Amino acid sequence: MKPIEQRFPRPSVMGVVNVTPDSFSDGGVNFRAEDGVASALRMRAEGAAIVDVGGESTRPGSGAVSLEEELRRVIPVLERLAGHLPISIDTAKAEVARRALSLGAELVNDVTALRGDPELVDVVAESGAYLCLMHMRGEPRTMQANPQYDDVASEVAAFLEQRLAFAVEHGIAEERICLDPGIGFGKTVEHNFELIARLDVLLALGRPVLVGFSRKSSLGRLLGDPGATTGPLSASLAAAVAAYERGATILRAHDVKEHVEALAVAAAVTP
Ligand code: 7PJ
Repeated sequence: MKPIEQRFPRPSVMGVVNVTPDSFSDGGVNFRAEDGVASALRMRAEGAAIVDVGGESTRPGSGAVSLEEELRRVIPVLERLAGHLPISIDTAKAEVARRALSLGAELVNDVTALRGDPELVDVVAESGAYLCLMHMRGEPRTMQANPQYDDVASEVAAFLEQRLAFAVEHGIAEERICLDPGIGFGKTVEHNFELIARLDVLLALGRPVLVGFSRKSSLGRLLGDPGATTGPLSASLAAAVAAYERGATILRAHDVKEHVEALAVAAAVTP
């Protein structure tokens, strides 16, 4: 087993395939299994290091999806992709992760950082999969209601340090884990940009950092639309490059080709 930063060297792009009717950015586009499969294969051809497949929308205000429905959404896609490209499973449910890992997924992306399903930590530990631990304040249904921090960077880092310790105590090798500030998950526009500006606080934990700023509403709001629910590609690319230059390793993005191209330039001018 390679350490995660060798398997996914800086910068690596993680493509996003939401097999959901309602995700904020690509809701419905990949809801049919064949569309999800085609998107994932296209992203791989465009240079994604890994593709993140998820069946539960975590956009602000969204509710939970049953286990049966989540399996019904993602398993047909994973079955068809098995062996064709590196897969990440975006889930908080142990059973979904178990099935995805048995179909060859190599990374578990859990936006609850192992707080959602008490069995998930053992599934990851026993499988030897890579793991992304993400910071979220609150839960998707309510997280954007007036989030407050005294010092967002150190509070997010303290949370992730604690979740990292929890994962390691339960048998997941530290070298398999990356950390994610959770852009948009219980944060204001200012919080989200401060987290990138001060990414060094997160990097000080010694783990590779994953950042997902692609299309998020804070980008549209920064550009002057207070009611924006998404952000444009141009702003997504700038955010990804900025995060990379501040030390991020994996950039999670919907527009894979453009992110791969922008990051290739950013990497070429890195001293
Ligand atoms: C993130 C995520 C993120 C990680 C979503 C979307 C919105 N997982 N899942 N990090 N955002 N690890 O599909 O872009 O920022 S849901």
